[in-house]
Amino acid sequence: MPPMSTSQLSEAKQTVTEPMRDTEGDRPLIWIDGAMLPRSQAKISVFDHGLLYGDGCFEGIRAYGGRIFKCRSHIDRLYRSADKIRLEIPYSKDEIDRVMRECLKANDIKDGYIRLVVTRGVGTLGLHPFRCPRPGVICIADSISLYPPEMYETGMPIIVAKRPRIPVDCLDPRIKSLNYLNNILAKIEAIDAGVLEALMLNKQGEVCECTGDNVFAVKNGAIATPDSESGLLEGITRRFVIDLCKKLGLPIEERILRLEDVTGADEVFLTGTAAEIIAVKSIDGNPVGDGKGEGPITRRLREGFREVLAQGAPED
Ligand code: PXG
Repeated sequence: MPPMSTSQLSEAKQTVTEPMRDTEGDRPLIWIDGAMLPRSQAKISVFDHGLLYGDGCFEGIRAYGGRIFKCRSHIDRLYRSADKIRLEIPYSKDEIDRVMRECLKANDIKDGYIRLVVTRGVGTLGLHPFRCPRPGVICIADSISLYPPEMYETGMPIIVAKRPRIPVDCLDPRIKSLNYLNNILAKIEAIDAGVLEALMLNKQGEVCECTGDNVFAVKNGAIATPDSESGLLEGITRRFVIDLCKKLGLPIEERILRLEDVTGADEVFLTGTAAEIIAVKSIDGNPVGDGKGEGPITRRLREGFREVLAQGAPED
């Protein structure tokens, strides 16, 4: 018999030394294309175009008290993203809804995070997206780590990224695609500067959003957020907060924001599935407003958000 290669050897060793996996602790259970698999067995092909090219789309969703926050809006956005990249999800919206609830139940999660991923599927080494016969669908339910809790009181420092947000006519940021490198490179700028978020401008120098959060600015009691045309992901939390402002009688406008509108604001806050609503303390080291932490309007909105959740998270 010829000698074993290194990889054969390590494979053989593993087979001999590794005991049968106890799937009890092998959590979370992850749903992949119809199968509920223990974490260590939840694997996808190296030929999946989601991996090879970032060809696919996703959603990040929260569950509160066993209810899925804005479930329908997230599912609708997933299908819109898929549609914009000519990807047909091989399940109905109702089926995707059921899969998410199944994942929460299987993992006994009432408050947590759901990641829905749709990839172009397994194909060949070549860009051609239509040589992938069937899209892959993954659903992960797990816990989520937010920004440090104290930051909700003190506000979080952010920077302005030097890298602009990718232009709408190159890759529409409204598509929540699996290709996040534009955002990740801006996030690296933030991390290098010792902070956790970066404000991204479009090629015209207008404010778009942060790497994983939308942005709002408050001046003399008036709230504004960049309009969709600026080139941003239309956040589900952003829309929820706009509606909440209206419900609370707070003036809110979607419009073009210049960087000065944000740096000169009384309050700035970010919204996102993971972040919920969080105040910004400083931008490039310069304090926002009095720099003393969360301002009154941000606080009112955060309380309003909590009140809505306490009544049962809306699933529309
Ligand atoms: N802009 C971008 C670029 C995002 O990725 C938001 C805005 C806020 O959108 P929602 O719909 O969540 O209000 C996002 C969302 C993560 C993570 O793992 C990021 C997001 C959502 C969930 C988790 O960092 N970003």
